[in-house]
Amino acid sequence: MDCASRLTGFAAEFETAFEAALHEKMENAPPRLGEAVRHAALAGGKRIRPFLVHECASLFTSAGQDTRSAAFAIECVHCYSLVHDDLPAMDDDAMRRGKPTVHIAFDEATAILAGDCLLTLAFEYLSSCRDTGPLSAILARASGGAGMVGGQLLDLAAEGRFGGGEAGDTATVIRRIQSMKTGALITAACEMGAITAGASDGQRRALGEYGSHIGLAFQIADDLLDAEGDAAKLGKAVGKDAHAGKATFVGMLGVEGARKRLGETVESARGVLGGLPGNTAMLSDLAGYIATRDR
Ligand code: GRG
Repeated sequence: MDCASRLTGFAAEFETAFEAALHEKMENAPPRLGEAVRHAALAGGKRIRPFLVHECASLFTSAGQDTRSAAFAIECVHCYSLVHDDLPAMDDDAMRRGKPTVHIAFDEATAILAGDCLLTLAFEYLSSCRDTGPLSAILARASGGAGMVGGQLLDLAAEGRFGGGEAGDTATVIRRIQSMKTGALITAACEMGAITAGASDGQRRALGEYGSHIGLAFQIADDLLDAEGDAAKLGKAVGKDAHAGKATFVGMLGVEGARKRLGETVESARGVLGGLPGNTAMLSDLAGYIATRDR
């Protein structure tokens, strides 16, 4: 089965399980908050991060409850980040995953709280895992000030909104923003999958390295889609990066240069897989899929 079909099948199964898992945790929350969380988390996402958790774990063993919990956790953090990223104070977007963003469908305060709720839920899912300590530490580091949240601040600073941006040449700044804002969570997904399947430290590190390459590929592809993609397929606005003066790979390298770098990055990701056990063909295909995706 090719990667796109496997991801589609995984996403459908994940949707059902995630819906039930969210229902259980939100049962005693105010209904409006539950609805906003469902709006943010269900329907429309590609589910690449939970798929990575699942596929990395599958190299070693068949997925168990800890792998499922880690997959829920990483998608919760990702969905929270999208809700907050779309807020007027950040990217101010009205459409996400083909639907109105949470602050449009509800209101800003509810969107902020739904994001907060998803972030805390992530750690609740991890709390019942056997390796709760390492899993929580990896996810917290990847999501926090030295990871996604820090990367988001640097990204906004690079638009010239406020001070506190990175010093250095453009290439270094763009690479650092990418590795924090997008790469850290993708790397964490791979490492968390490895941990839930009992992989050795060396195997976890190798999958983390694979994750950091595909995280870079993911961002370059995202920049290309913003420059050239189809808003209807993507379910969100395009052309916003150049308009906002964002620091992007396309802005730095041009479309052709970004495509070349994307191809090299996919090859680097594939290069790491040789040292791993099990059938790595799906991870190799996934690197290619991430680079050529149209949504
Ligand atoms: C607000 C703390 C905070 C962080 C925001 C998510 C994010 C960090 C910024 C979004 C801007 C952006 C387009 C980043 C590029 C990478 C990215 C996260 C794209 C969206 O992920 P997909 O394509 O989305 O996996 P789906 O909807 O498929 O889950």
